[in-house]
Amino acid sequence: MWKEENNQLSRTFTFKDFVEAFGFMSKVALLAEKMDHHPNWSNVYNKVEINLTTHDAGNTVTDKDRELARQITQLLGKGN
Ligand code: H2B
Repeated sequence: MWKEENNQLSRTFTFKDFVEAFGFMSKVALLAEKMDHHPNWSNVYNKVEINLTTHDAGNTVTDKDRELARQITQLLGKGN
């Protein structure tokens, strides 16, 4: 589940291994570029932590973050 806290929408995704995690990141990168809205994120082996905020709006959560979160979730076919 995405959690809204500290002006960010956050979620950590866990995969089987690094290749799966990085494959996911590649898809998110293309999505982000298409939307011109980019995640703050980090990866450690099979985990990807994503924090969505809109820096153009002073680092607050906007509809752009909500929409990117929705599309990331959809990418995985996971519940929101
Ligand atoms: N991504 C995020 N997360 N927040 C922004 O405010 C933002 C962005 N602004 N991607 C976009 C790019 C802006 O910097 C460019 C110039 O459109």
